[in-house]
Amino acid sequence: MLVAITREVSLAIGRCELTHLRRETIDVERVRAEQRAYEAALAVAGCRVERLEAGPDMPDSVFVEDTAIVFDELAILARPGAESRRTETPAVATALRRYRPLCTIEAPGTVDGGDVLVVGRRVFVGRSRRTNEAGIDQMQCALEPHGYQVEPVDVSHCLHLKSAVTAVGDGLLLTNPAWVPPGPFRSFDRIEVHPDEPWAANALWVGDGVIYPAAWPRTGERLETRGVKVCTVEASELAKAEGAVTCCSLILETKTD
Ligand code: CIR
Repeated sequence: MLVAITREVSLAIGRCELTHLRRETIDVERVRAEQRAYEAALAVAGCRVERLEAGPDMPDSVFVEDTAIVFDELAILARPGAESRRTETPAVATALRRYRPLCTIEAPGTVDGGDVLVVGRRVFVGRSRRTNEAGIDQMQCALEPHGYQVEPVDVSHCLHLKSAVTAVGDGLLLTNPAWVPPGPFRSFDRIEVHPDEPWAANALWVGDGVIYPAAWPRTGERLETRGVKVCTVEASELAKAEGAVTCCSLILETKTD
């Protein structure tokens, strides 16, 4: 069965980290409503949702994806590039230990889960403001013994690698070609975002389709045309905190309930 770990939206979300956006007032109740709808979509996709509580002073708690990367054989506890986010990891470690052996990114390494795109045994890791070379080296050491190949990708125009490219099916990627170099992804089938929707490359592939922001109808249409089943969710308040759909959960498969 699938488990989706999510995390409570902090009352302090208005003080979230921002890199590419101007700060706007964020309505906490709206974000919470968006999270509930997102969790309902995860349940429809076949996940049992496990929502962790937010701790005090964790503005970005809802973006749980950045705190860990889960593989079949192990989970890697991230060390977020933004210092304000490092208090988020201990509770996630406790939750994940029930399902996977855990290994941890140590200083001076930094990795945000949003920079890690896993496609089969290939693990693309964004070299970004949040994820550094030492973090990538540690990912390599942890994953190579399990037969994964770690491939660094330069990320410059957006926050994370998965702002620019995500998997939307078996060997099928959704990309914004203006934000990532094509080279590493050449061997995959690709769907490009609609040029009017540069932020539209972040889709969450789970179950037999994708959970996808309602804000990107033109790219959504491209996905459907290529046979991808699209379940849209409202995520515009989350977007003010620079989050999208992959960031709000950690999905893992488990043999036990
Ligand atoms: C941050 O800047 O860390 C948060 N405000 C947004 C994180 C979004 N995470 C993601 O895309 N994986």
